[in-house]
Amino acid sequence: PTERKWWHGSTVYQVYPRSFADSNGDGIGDIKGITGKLDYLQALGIDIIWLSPIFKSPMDDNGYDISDYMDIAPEFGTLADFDHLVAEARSRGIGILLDLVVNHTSDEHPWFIEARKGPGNPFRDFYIWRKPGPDGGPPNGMMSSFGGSAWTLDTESGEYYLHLFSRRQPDLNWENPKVRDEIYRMMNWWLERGIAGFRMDVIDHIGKQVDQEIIFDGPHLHDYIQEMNRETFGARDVLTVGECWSATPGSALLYSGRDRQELSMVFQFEHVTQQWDETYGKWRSRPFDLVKLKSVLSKWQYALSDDGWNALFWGNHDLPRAISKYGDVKGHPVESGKMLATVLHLMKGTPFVYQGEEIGMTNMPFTRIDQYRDIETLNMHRLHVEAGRPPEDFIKGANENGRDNARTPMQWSNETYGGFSTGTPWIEVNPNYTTINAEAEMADKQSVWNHYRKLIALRKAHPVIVYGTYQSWLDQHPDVMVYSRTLDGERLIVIASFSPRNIPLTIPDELKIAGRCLISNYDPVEALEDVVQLRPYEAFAILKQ
Ligand code: TEU
Ligand code: CA
Repeated sequence: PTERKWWHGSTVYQVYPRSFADSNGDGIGDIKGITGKLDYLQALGIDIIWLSPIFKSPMDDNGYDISDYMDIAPEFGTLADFDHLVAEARSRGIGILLDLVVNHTSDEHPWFIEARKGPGNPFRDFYIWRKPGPDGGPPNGMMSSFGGSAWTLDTESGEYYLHLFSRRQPDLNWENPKVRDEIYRMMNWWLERGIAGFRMDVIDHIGKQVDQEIIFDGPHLHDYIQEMNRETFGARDVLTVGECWSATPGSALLYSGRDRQELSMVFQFEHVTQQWDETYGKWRSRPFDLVKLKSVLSKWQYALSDDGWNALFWGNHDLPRAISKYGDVKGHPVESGKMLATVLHLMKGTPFVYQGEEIGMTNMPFTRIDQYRDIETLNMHRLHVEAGRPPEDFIKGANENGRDNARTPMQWSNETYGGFSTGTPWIEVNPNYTTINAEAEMADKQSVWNHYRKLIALRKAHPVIVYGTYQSWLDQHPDVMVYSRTLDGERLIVIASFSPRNIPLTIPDELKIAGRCLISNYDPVEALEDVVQLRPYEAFAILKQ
């Protein structure tokens, strides 16, 4: 893009506050715990921290169900703790993104408590109510992401209210200008406190049409985002990233095009959902297919090559751990962890590191449903059992793709509970904390952590990584990903094996270069001749200037 933005060369680190660092021994991570780890994050080299929600909440969905947008959940701390975190982060050159969850509130939000009082209440149409359907049941067949109908009957009024997530997360009615005004007022209140921007939860859902049908990406969606831009962050040089499970390359340009006055970038999830089962979704994964993964990643690189901007990620608090999903936990955890980091961080876009990804954390092998905490997992398990399906099938699916895989406590050291807390954590710590922990990773020059640190620094040192034109090569190769980045005569070539076997890779003529090896997870490769013998999960980048 012609216009350069400060966040083009930045790396964002996502903190899930409940599981990051506990400063007071109650087993729950908190804001003071995060402040205590700013030196660690500064050493990693990240520029921005995205905090998953820290606001008052009954914690039905661990904070994605907000009951007061302008106060901090007591278990996480106070507004003063937050202001201190912002100041301490800023003194280290780090900005704070807040998680804006405005598609819905908690059912304990005062707006919903008022709305529930009846159709005459001034807050009634802050939410989406419908009369029962012809059979007296839900108005239509919409289903919640967390299982079951997206409608719950309010017995007081005999009407149903919409909730695309849990029944304790009633959807806000964005067609109501009073709702929009309240949200913009709240956003400006936080911007005034010096935050660096927002991650926007399911922002593609706020345009749902409230007429007879409820649809996503409704006709007003971009009107609302452009209005939000004008009324709040537009005049500030902050970072906004929208979570858009429904995004396509076309719509991503609508959200993030330079002349759109909407958002900086969006999270799209095609590389995630392309592996889900048609019927059972994430609860039954298809076998890993690198050709498919490469085609999706390249499609997005090409789609936003000249306008718009990619948010690059393998993981977040809703997704399984990257090494477990795309790498090789059993045989080559370190090599595959470094390989995945290399592939992601040298593409075009802003990389997001999910807490623990940088130290090679892996999925948590729970064996019983009572070890799980996530409402999505627990709801889906209940439906699975009610449908008479074998419980062990569900646990297998939850082990592979359940959201709690990403929510076990951050592993800081080999002390009890991985140094996360001096009290019993709200969810079990992965027993591999004894070997996989930040202390050990920082001390080991060849660690996954040091590989992330190098990649983050490379992005700052080489404009070709930030702005170079992306081109994929050998698209049909089943085991190896190859791409190049080109800028002002410089060419960077990235080669990554996704295989546990040794792979002899024939190099296309156009890629036979000699140059400087910027990074490798084995010993450096300085030149590409006819055939390169790739070791398991070998990944490296050569720069020809
Ligand atoms: O996630 C939106 C969302 O659609 C995912 O929950 C997705 O449906 C699920 O993970 C697929 O299995 C956002 C937040 O990231 C998530 O943590 C919240 O639970 C959800 O919105 C509701 O706020
Ligand atoms: Ca705590």
